[in-house]
Amino acid sequence: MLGKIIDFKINGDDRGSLIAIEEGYNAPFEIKRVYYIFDTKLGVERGFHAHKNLKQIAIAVKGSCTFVLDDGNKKEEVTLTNPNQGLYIEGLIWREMKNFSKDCVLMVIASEHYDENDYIRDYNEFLKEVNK
Ligand code: T46
Repeated sequence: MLGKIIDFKINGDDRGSLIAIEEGYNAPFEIKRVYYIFDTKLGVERGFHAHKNLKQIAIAVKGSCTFVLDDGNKKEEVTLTNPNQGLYIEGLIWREMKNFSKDCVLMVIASEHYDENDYIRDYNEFLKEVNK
């Protein structure tokens, strides 16, 4: 698999559910940033880039969306539908996101601060990096 699914433990009781994500416990990297994507318009596709160094865990905390992951040789699709599952992506992986439900809130936990220089936004450049 190009991405790894992490199953988070739900701390549930008669009031509802709570999930905790902790560095070194269920997040396999130092957490430096959290961002979330919401109100994605119908039919919009996002992503279309790879990262040089970044490690991330993506969680559809509400609603659903699909990741297309591509290592330059093969592609796989992972649909996130459950707030207790995270998609862990590391290494040189081209990613696209699609099929956002209207209510989707996609939370992403990242190993580095935001750095535009870490992005590869050109697919041919990505293939060159893969084949280096
Ligand atoms: C990724 C996928 C899953 C910031 O200012 N700080 C940030 O931390 C991020 C992530 C973005 N931005 C700015 C940069 C752009 O002007 O927010 C705008 C939208 O970012 P972008 O077009 O890169 O968003 P997506 O949805 O295509 O990709 C994002 C992440 O950037 C990326 O790392 O893996 O979600």
